[in-house]
Amino acid sequence: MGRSFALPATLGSLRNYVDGEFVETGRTFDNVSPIDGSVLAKVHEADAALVDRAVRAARRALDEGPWGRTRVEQRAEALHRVADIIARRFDEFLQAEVADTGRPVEQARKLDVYRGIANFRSFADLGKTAHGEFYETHLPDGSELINYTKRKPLGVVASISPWNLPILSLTWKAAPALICGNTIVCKPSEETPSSAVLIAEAFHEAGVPPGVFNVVHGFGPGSAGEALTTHPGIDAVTFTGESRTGAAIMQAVAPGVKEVSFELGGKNAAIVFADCDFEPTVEGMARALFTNTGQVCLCPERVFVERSIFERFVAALKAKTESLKIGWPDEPDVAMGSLISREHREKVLSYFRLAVEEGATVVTGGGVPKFGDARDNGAFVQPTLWTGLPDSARCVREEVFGPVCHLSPFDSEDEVLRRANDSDYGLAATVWTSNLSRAHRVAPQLHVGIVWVNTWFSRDLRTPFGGTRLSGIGREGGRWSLDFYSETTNICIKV
Ligand code: NAD
Ligand code: 6OD
Repeated sequence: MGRSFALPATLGSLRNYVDGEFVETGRTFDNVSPIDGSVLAKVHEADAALVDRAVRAARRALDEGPWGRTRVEQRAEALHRVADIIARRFDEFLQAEVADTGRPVEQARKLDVYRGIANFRSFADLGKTAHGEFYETHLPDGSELINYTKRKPLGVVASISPWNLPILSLTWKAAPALICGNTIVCKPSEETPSSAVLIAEAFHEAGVPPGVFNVVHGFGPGSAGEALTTHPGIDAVTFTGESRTGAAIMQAVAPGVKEVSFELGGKNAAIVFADCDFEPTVEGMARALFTNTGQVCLCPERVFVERSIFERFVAALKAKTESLKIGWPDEPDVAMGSLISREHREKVLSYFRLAVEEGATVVTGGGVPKFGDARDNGAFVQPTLWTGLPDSARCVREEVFGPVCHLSPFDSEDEVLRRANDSDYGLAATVWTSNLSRAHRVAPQLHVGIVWVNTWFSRDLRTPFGGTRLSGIGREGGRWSLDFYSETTNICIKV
């Protein structure tokens, strides 16, 4: 891969995929490289009429087309074919994801493209194990009822995904929706539209019938996102993104009382106990803080360190942070790429300024790296550590979504639990300790959807994923996804 980080040449301008056809529109917007600010491609924005066409095609494929009559085994075969195509075209997916996001090639290889394939394969296999429930009930008059539940598709699912993990997020929604027999209209983020087109190509090549899988490009309000979420023909919305966007989508679907599954923002706590395995904890925390330039909803931004090791830990994390190589996606040992855009960098830099106004000590970072080449037109920032802020500071309460955290000392388990739980969000937490009893005691008391102990991010795809409070509604993953993407009918028979 050269230093231009272009999209695969075969992609051309980025088209919508509706009813089995790649569709251009009269209106385009630029897909801009976060690495050097160059225009990667023109994207064909879907208007309300094209979104309507996509939703109608999805409905037809369900009600009249073959998809509504498929057995789960056939759907699983189709998803495995899509996964096979992604695996065969791995390098194109990798190139597109790196060009759109600016992230290190090795991170995109292990995280995004691998998880795209894994999402299709694991839900294809899991779907075949989905089953209903059965109950025998004896009534006082001696008669008997048998009850059994039957799973059916929800219908037409609208998927709205963010820019931070484009392939992972889209496939995390499409795979379970489709294995449950639904059809889907996906709107990828306007910042990262390329991999969705490649996924559409994979569906096309896999011979999945027209209308089953659709992609529409555009923005949120006044564009394809709003047109899709307000469309009366959809049955449910699965959304990942900012909490306030989730609130807007809730309002959009309220008149039709549509089902929603929301994976939203976070302000995740990490708790480092003095009894942790010190060096691996520093390594693990650096990975948790700076993977994908801190743009993972699960990255910690509030780090609580037991007072007896606070100074030593901050010094070690500072040294580790300053050793991280920021740069081109394909540089050997590169640890951090750019942020997603100049606009997002402005938001992150505004928090860098606010932290200083709020009285933070900037332990390291807080600025923009200078390269002296095309990357100076990109969206890079320095990984940043703050100390010295009260828990009430905005920088300790609001999600920044960049490579930055605030570290503060604590004295007791009770205190740190109270402070970690004092958040409007509740997505994830990490606990670092070598005391097994403490791990089991502390983890369940954290008011979040996911707790990692002595690790971060890696998990089993069969486990539930989601957050509490402003971090989301519902859980996806494993059977939780199958539950969300299915409608269940109970059938009660008097014997
Ligand atoms: P965003 O909310 O700005 O955009 C997400 C998607 O929603 C985009 O496709 C966008 O076009 C669309 N959108 C925006 N407004 C809309 C509207 N009114 N109607 C319909 N669609 C609309 O989020 P983002 O900036 O792309 O992503 C970053 C955010 O996502 C962060 O807050 C991060 O924490 C969150 N996130 C959460 C998870 C999770 O699993 N909890 C995962 C990834 C990202
Ligand atoms: O790991 C996952 O399944 C998942 N949905 C991760 C989301 C990360 C958010 O940035």
